Amino acid sequence: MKKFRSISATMLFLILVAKLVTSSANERPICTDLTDQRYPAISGARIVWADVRNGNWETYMYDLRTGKKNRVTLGINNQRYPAIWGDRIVWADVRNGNWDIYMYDLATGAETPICTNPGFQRHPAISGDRIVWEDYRNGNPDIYLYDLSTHREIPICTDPNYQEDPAISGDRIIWMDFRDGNWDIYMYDIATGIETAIYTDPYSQRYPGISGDRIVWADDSSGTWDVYTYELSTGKKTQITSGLNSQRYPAISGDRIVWEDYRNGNADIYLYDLSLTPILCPPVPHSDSYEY
Ligand SMILES: [Ca+2]
Ligand SMILES: [Ca+2]
Ligand SMILES: [Ca+2]
Ligand SMILES: [Ca+2]
Repeated sequence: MKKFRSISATMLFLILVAKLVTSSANERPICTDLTDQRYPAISGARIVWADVRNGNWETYMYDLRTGKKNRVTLGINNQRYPAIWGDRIVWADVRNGNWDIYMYDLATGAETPICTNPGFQRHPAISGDRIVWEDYRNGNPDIYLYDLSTHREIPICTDPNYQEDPAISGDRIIWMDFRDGNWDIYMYDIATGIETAIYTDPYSQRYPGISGDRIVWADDSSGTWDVYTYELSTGKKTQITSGLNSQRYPAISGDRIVWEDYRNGNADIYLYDLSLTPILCPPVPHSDSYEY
């Protein structure tokens, strides 16, 4: 009996420690409005996402330095999948009757069409002068790039299978690829012209983001969608979130990761800071409902 009490006391202590640990400051909500906030992206202290609070998808931005949140794009058309680099925001827009890629400069207020091909262009990403997106002009999703400095558009991957949701950091372009029968992460290096399979286990790796040597993606290997980091130089994979509800669409800038989170019953935006001691986020059970 005495031994049992001592084990119970140890367990209670461990539970208390676990509670303290999981309430660490690694993770925090950025926007938990009751409508859906989706497809976040981050550049330095600026976080953008698509927000449906006004009845159509618009781009919102939160600045970690000022704590200010504001709507960036206006209009009645659906604007989804925003991405940001410095003052430049890119997104996919249906104003012309099919998905196109547009750019907005926060410093000048100028809006520029980037690709208005009659096919679907979605899921853009930006790094410096380079903008990449997923393009359906060839009858299946491929990866295309536009360079703002040369005004040239070039195909990056036109494999006949599905290549979707690219991300870019410097010379590195990554995307999710279905050519092996499940979603994997592939990379193209602009400097070398070489395409590489980065991560190809039998589970789904989707919605990748990249910042320098670090890649993030959502992975269903735990049974639900969780966010993982992967270091290109070491091949080390680390689980960031856990729980029965979904964390998807991660993006990364330096030590900061943002994602779309369903723990509160609708899509919210959360932030995780890797510069603090990495700790697995607490599981929060909840049901999900979302479209791709
Ligand atoms: Ca189009
Ligand atoms: Ca393809
Ligand atoms: Ca896979
Ligand atoms: Ca929400």
